[in-house]
Amino acid sequence: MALLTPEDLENIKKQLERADTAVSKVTRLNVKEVCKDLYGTSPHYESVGIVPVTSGNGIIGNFSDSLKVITDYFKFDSFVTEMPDVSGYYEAVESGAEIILMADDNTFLAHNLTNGKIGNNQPCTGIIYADIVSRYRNADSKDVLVLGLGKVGFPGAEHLVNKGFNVYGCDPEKSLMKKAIFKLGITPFDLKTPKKFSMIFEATPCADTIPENVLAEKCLVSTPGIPCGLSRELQEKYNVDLLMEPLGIGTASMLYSVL
Ligand code: NAI
Ligand code: PYL
Ligand code: MG
Repeated sequence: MALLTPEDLENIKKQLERADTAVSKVTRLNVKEVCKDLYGTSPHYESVGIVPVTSGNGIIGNFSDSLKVITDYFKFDSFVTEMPDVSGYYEAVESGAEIILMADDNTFLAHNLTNGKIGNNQPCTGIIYADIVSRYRNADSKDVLVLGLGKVGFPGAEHLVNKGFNVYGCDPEKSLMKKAIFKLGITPFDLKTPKKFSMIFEATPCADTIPENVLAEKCLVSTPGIPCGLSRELQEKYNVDLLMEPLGIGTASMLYSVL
């Protein structure tokens, strides 16, 4: 998995507020309302224990503190444990946490200890960014382009197929393309094809993945991918509504999924 850096998470509250405003503009619902509609749940100040994890590449500066800001924003009652790892887990449970949030280099999870539900950040992120696409109020058709069919992109593409959208997908990884074609029935798309989309969901770890020929004027690009797949130049030239935020929206989706 592409790992966040402390710089990605600078001013997370501002980034989240801006993203929430962008979601409201493109869907007429804010992130809380999208999550409520997706999962049929709402938080009631559940206690969330955020446990720093040192394994692999170790602690990411700003990560746990950003989760504290994000959980506060969505009206959970959260705290970061003083100890990391197993000791931190023990501390969180002993301190009354109902939900545990923790991440190593491969998995970022939310585990609700009161009902046993567990959520994984990658599918939950894919699903909410795709769901926001599916609600785009300026959409000109049911055609959606999905770039990247990995651990975030595939569940997002599946969500769009399940909601009745015509999903066009591309990923240089042949096995992932095959899986998406045979399991989801998506249409394989060559990025050189001169077809314009009013909705694009991008989930790659690469920059500038979105070529000019697929961009319709005033389209929506919804991307959790870091760095951004859309250049600033193309965003301005095509007046694109861009939704991109490094951690908060996917975390909200994951938390609502375990309530
Ligand atoms: P992954 O490695 O499982 O999948 C990425 C896929 O993108 C790969 O299959 C790769 O072949 C494909 N790809 C690369 N270049 C491409 C191109 N030019 N066109 C089409 N496909 C291309 O990674 P994962 O876990 O799905 O994560 C995707 C991105 O989302 C990463 O940048 C990750 O850091 C980010 N992410 C962001 C979150 C958020 O809350 N904003 C949460 C979780 C992940
Ligand atoms: C959760 C994200 C979204 C994008 N990439 C994923 C990532 O960076 N994962 C690693 C998270 C590691 C956290 C570290 C800590 O500070 O506790 N173990
Ligand atoms: Mg990207």
